[in-house]
Amino acid sequence: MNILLCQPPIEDFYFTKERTFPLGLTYLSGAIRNLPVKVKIEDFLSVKKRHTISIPNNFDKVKKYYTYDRSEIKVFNQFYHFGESWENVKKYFEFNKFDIIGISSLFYTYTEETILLAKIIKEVQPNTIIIVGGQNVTFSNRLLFKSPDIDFMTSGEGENSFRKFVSDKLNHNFEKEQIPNLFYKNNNKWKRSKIQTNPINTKFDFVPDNSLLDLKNYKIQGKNSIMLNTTRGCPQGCKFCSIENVFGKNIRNKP
Ligand code: B12
Repeated sequence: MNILLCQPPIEDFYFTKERTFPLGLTYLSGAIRNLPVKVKIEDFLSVKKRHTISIPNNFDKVKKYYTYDRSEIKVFNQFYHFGESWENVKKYFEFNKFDIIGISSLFYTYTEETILLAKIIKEVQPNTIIIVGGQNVTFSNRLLFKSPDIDFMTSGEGENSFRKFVSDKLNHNFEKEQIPNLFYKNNNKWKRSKIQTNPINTKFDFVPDNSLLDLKNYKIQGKNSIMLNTTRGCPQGCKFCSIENVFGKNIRNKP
């Protein structure tokens, strides 16, 4: 079984290019490392590419404030596509076929990019299973659930649910209802598996697999860099923050 894990490009006025290490995907590949599958990580975001695109219509009301100015301290005025271009992404999937493709969606801000990536994949490899996971997958995200190209989604911490998803597919005993935190379609209606796990009951001893990454793409101030995850969860409960939903309100330390 051929599995790809990928991080989509993003489109915005600005981007912090030095912290895009796909840590979540390295944890997912670590979670299935000892299964008899071939895994690859394709990071379409961390390639040092960007090009200017027109400001999307949903900014029409605020566009008048984003006027061009030459001063050092200026508001945004250019809108960019950061990462690999959609043409190259399409070419990539024309030549590289997979059985399962996992897409990371961490940001509500970049939901459209996740949806477009799924669309491009299905156009060139319609039989490939697409599963989306990440902090942006919540039942309230109507945009994601409108996508005809996404087959499955998982909410919350992904290691255990993704491993069970892959191993049950491998062993031909795949039952949607048995996969924790899974969203699946039934007669084109989205359903949620009855097994909902609470991260606070999950020991945080997962081990990431960084061997699939091209480390030259992850430099900070020119030096090789890596991201480490030392704890998960937060008790603060800030209104704007997704952490509690995904990693729980208790802090779990890595051993
Ligand atoms: C690093 C980081 C960034 C990096 C980019 C990271 C990247 N890879 O693209 C940078 C600095 C660029 C960034 C920017 C922003 N960020 Co930020 N960022 C983070 C941060 C601190 C760490 C992400 C991470 O590595 N987590 C640890 C790994 C282990 O977890 P994970 O990636 O979520 O993966 C797990 C699950 O989500 C799931 N999973 C993930 N992907 C997949 C895929 C599949 C197939 C499956 C099954 C499961 C799965 O399983 C994984 C393992 O358990 C998180 C907070 C956090 N602690 O997570 C905020 C966070 C993701 N950022 C957030 C936001 C809002 C932003 C901004 C949009 C803020 C803004 N408005 O400007 C900006 C973007 C601005 C810009 N243009 O730069 C929010 C997103 C909330 C939301 N629901 O939309 C977060 C959650 C912070 C928060 N407090 O809420 N960010």
